[in-house]
Amino acid sequence: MLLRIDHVGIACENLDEKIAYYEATFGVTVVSREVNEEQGVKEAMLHVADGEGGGSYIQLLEPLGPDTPVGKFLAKRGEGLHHIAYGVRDITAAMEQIGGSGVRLLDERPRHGAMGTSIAFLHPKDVGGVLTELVESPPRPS
Ligand code: CMX
Ligand code: CO
Repeated sequence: MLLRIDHVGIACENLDEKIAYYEATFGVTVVSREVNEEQGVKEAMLHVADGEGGGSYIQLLEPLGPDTPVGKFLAKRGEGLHHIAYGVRDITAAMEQIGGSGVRLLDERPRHGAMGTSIAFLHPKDVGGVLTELVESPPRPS
């Protein structure tokens, strides 16, 4: 069901500073910057590699406010790894299969993610303490 690791989400206090750090340290490049009001984040995707069904990325996340998922996470745990996201071919089918196994879905239906993706989250308490995201990438232009 899982095609690849789509991205790792990293919570930070200052997006511009963290982008500069990742570019200087790892030689990766920003391929998208977006504000996602629904998710309460200002974010950047930095390209790492290409894989089956899409690329893999580092997603840097700065909260839009304290009462957002990333804002609450920073207050409680500080900067660091926030979630892992797996690429899937068909997000609705994956949500049905995983939800059917008893894992709580945090989204009833797919939502909008970076770069035109569809995303959905699984409750960290049902995934061994790991906030987990499913990502379906849009079809590549042929
Ligand atoms: N990883 C692992 N555990 C986490 C977590 C995370 N990122 N965030 C919260 N938790 C844990 C908390 O530590 C807490 O555990 P304890 O009860 O043992 O202390 C429990 O989950 C509940 O946490 P909370 O602080 O009370 O926070 P909420 O329940 O309000 O929200 C969550 C937690 C996961 C339901 C919420 O953050 C959520 O819905 N996340 C999905 C959306 C999201 O994260 N969007 C931002 C990224 C967008 C993107 O990737 O594009
Ligand atoms: Co993400």
